[in-house]
Amino acid sequence: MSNAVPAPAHSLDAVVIGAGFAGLYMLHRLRGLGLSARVLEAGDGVGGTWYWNCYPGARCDVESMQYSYSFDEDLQQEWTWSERYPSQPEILRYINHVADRFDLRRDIQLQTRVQSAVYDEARRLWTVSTEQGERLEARFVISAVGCLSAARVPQMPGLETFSGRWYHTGNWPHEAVDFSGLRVGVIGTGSSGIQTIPAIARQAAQLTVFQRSPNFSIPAWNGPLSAEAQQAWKAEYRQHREKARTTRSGILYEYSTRSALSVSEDERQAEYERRWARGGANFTHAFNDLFFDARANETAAEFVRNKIRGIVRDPAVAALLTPTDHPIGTKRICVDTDYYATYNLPHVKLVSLRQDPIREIVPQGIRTECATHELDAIVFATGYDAVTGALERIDIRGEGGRSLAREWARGPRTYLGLMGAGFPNLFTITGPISPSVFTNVVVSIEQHVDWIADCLKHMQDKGWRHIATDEAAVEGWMAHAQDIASKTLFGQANSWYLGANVPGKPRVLLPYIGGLGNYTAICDEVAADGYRGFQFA
Ligand code: NA7
Repeated sequence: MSNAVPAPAHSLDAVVIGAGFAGLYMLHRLRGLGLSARVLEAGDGVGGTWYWNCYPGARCDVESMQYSYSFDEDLQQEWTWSERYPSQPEILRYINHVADRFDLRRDIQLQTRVQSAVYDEARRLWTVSTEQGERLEARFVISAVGCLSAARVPQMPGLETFSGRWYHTGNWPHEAVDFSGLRVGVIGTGSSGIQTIPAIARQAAQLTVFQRSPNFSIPAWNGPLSAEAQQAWKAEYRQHREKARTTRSGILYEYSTRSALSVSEDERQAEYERRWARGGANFTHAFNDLFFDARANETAAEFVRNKIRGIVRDPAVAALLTPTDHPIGTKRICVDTDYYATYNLPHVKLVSLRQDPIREIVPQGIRTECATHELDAIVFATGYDAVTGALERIDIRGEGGRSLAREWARGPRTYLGLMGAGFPNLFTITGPISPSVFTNVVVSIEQHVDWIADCLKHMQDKGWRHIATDEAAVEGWMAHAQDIASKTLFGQANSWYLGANVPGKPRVLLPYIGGLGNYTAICDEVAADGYRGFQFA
């Protein structure tokens, strides 16, 4: 930001960008290798996504016993979770506990937003500059910026004229927000909207939901986690974790091996009922072809549509809430508490933007084509520039001054989601075209961090200081990823997985859909084969 003469650079082995789950564990592993490292974090506290997303009702859709680090046996045995699905405050307490327990804070610099990272080929060093005017030099830059951290407020004319307060779920204020007695509008019905709508409805005098596309949601049936259940899980924690790592999503769901079309209608309905009663995203694994076969998928989609019709009393509202424009699961499946039933409350109103689009924000609220909706507060639950957004907001310059954002203008290109060609010594944890958001992200983070740390150890042992990948390796990986993606139904939804929620973003399936277990095997094989596709110096 400053035009003044830059301060002399600090020199480190590694700079890690972001102090969420990924950044904290990466720091821990770097220290274990005896490397000097600093984590730069834009927020006032650690936690990353779980620091920013403190909106009412925020909760993880992966169960508590699985959504946590596995790298330390004492940590996983000693920490206790209170509910089946962890709430945002509880996850944030856990992350803070980890930061203290492993003495991580002394190498974490908060309130520091990275502005640029520039590679000097001659010196084989990265210079990282921050918005606060600091410069750091490091051999390695490791991105731990997160996949869902670049919040998006859509362009809506007149927002600056609004006389009330407005919020984005992904950038929520840390001081208490009280909606009691207020008329609140929520825009967006993805996971965040579906979580916050029932919570806001409990407080607000009046709630108006502005829905562009209806979404499929499965009940969480959240509740207290008993000491016995927790103890039973902990008794076999190690085995559970090992097994989870071999699965498609890093989560111990019941993965069916049967086609939905191979069983009778009665059997299919019974299986969907059983999964619905159990709750959560386990539902989409009821049969093994739901993501691959449109006819199979339709049986699951129709089951959920019927549930919506059964819960929502007003048939007109139920029809608006019923998704028909994408196969179930090809947009991130939502997991809710009382979402559809919230529309039975007399003070909750649904506006379908497909029928009545937003024209502008006016001082008194939101003006749609047909009406002016008077509001005291607006909540944007409008999502993120997912997977690539946070990285592209940093001015990253690799070999020959090439810009990462420009290189990725037609879609990100990486080898294993770990590195791009022309950007040596820059690792991306849960980077584009790695399993990331298709998985329990903590499991994916640990896999990436461990792989990177092992690679750095290998380099230490060999006395190498430079690692790069090349266009051939990237091309091979991209072709493989696209080949698998083309065999699924994911291309049929306008989802953030494909960048479809950001105007102008290229349509590329951003996470790798080949499954975490397979992906891990490929990464291990690459390492065992002398880090095939990487070059060292
Ligand atoms: P999502 O899943 O991207 O949902 C965003 C919602 O906002 C979705 O319903 C969008 O409708 C809607 N949206 C986005 N832009 C607009 C505009 N311009 N006008 C009206 N409505 C809009 O984000 P979330 O934060 O809910 O969830 C992200 C992930 O975080 C989630 O999947 C979990 O993994 C955690 P659309 O469907 O695009 O028509």
